[in-house]
Amino acid sequence: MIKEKELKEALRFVEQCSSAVVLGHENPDGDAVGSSLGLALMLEDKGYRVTVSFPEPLRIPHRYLFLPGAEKLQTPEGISDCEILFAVDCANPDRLDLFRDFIPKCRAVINIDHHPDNTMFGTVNLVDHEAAATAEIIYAVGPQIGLRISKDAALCLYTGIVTDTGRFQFSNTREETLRIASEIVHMGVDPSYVYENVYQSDSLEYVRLLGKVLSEAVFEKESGLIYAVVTRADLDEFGVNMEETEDLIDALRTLKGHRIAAIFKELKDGRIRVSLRSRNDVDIGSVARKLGGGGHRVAAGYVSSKSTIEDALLELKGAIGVD
Ligand SMILES: [Mn+2]
Repeated sequence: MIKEKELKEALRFVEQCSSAVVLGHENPDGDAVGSSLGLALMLEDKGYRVTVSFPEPLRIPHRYLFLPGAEKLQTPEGISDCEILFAVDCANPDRLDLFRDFIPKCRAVINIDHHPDNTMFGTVNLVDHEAAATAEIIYAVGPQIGLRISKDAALCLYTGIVTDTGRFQFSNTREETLRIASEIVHMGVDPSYVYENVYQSDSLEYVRLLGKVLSEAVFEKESGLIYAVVTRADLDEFGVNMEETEDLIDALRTLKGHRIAAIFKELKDGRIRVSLRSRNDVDIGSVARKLGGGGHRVAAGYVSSKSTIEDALLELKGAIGVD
């Protein structure tokens, strides 16, 4: 629940200022992109000068580039000042990378997020752990902090909600989520338009890579862990960018009887990023936090401290208590 006092504070800052930077987290997902663009459009409608940015390297998954305002996305370079910094879908300032140094220069940091481990780093914290997506919070609080929601902004927010709820199927989907989605559809946003752009936009190269990765997935029946690996060599062989593999983990989750799904991805710098998903009875967020990452109860991730996939797998098994 967001406190009345926080909403009043946010409203006061929004009314007093006229320029803002809207910032999402590194490796942006649909909620980070949709929330940032939606909020940016709402601020522009109010006459704000707005910059939307993400920490370097700025790699927005292709499937989100259809969103209104996507052409506004820019790298942090050249952004030197603003009155309000809106941090969107970021649990802590570390996820803002370079922008940490920027924070003291702003009049206010408005922290809008739904991660359970949010550190409340804002001047104002509009944080609601119950919300399925940050986009859901922006939709709900927008009018209360003096911002109007246009159809274009609603389309961005809808995309954030659809992607963070796995198309309204994950356990974070609540009555409020569907109510908001239905209001957005009432405003004229077409769910199938979002579906086509977000979920029917894979390249043939990716579809083939998916086939390879799935054919080599390992399922350990005892523990219910299913895992797969995406190496640099795979990406090179198939001609795929890592950003395109964001939803690959969902393909593992269709397996009957699994409890935890994990994907090990070899990053450009050689480190290994691990994405985790779980059934509701396993708190995978706390596993990720133990290993230096973060996330939600059923969707989380971290960058492994190990340098090989084998060691990273052992590290993960140790943390979830499986051998
Ligand atoms: Mn989110």
